[in-house]
Amino acid sequence: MQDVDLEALIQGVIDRNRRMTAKAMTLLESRVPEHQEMAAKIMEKLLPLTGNSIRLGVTGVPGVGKSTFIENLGVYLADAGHQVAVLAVDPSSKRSGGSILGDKTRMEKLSAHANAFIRPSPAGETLGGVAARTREMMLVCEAAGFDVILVETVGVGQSETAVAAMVDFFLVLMIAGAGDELQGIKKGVLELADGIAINKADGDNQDRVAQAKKDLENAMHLILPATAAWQTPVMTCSSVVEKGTVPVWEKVLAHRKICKASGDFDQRRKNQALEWMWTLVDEGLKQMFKNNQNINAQIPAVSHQVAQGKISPSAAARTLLSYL
Ligand SMILES: Nc1nc2c(ncn2[C@@H]2O[C@H](COP(=O)(O)OP(=O)(O)O)[C@@H](O)[C@H]2O)c(=O)[nH]1
Ligand SMILES: [Mg+2]
Repeated sequence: MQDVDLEALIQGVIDRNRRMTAKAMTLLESRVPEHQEMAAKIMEKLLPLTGNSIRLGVTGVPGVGKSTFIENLGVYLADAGHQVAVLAVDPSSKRSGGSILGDKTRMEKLSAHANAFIRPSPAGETLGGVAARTREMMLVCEAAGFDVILVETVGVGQSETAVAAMVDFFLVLMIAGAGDELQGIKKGVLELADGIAINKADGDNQDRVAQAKKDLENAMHLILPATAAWQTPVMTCSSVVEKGTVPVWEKVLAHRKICKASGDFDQRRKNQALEWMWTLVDEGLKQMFKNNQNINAQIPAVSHQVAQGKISPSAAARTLLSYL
């Protein structure tokens, strides 16, 4: 990364050069200040070329079949001539170890496909950091001509909210027979869902899937839909049957059509951009606070006073913030 020719790199992305695209992403993930500066320049140049993809987020508890779903759908779309990029949001990822995309074997066919590109979750960051990087990677992919972006996320913690805030369609995968407690999926996640699909609807699993579908449909009546023009459907799919995920894709396209007509699509993208801006402002403020020498010098004394009950936590916070 020593002598990066920025213009060449930007042109490389635009020319859909995979190596250059990966290199641009590596710059985006770097914590070296000069790299971050370069990354910002790249993003600025690429921004006018972004926005033209179908952004699909996939969540669900581990083992529900997210990676297999993405492989199945991704291969179908790539075979049909789409350029498919797969990204992941997994704050626990160590890149080498047990990340959700760590074992690429799960997406063997897709990763070998000429029309597909798979990028694991950026490693060693907070969720906020991972989400910000992934969002930028998504934009780089769009500038590089990818017209379908599939984002896999772990169905635990706050990752779903972060992914729902960057996609056009948020899909929650579930499996039948895992109990009424909705498999640890919080009600809040169902509120974010644009679609729910019960996966593994194959073999002798069909009856249980039909029952689960009924149960979920009842549960969904109690949940306010994310978009007024769209009632969140409960679907079934199989990721091990060829084209078994295509009915879900058709719903994604139907949702897109309806939301574009109603104006919800544009509104959602605008809201997401603003939300992202404020997330970055929040994080920037935290960083400024952490890096501020005056504040750092005060922290031990102020902490001591709070611990001793000499000053109130709120007065202490005000004092520290006043140094910003
Ligand atoms: N029968 C069946 N098995 C599936 C299906 N989708 C995934 N699996 C299996 O379920 C396991 C977990 O799948 P994986 O995609 O890694 O789940 P993830 O943790 O949600 O990404 C694997 O053994 C898959 O082969 C499906 O549609 N039908
Ligand atoms: Mg997975």
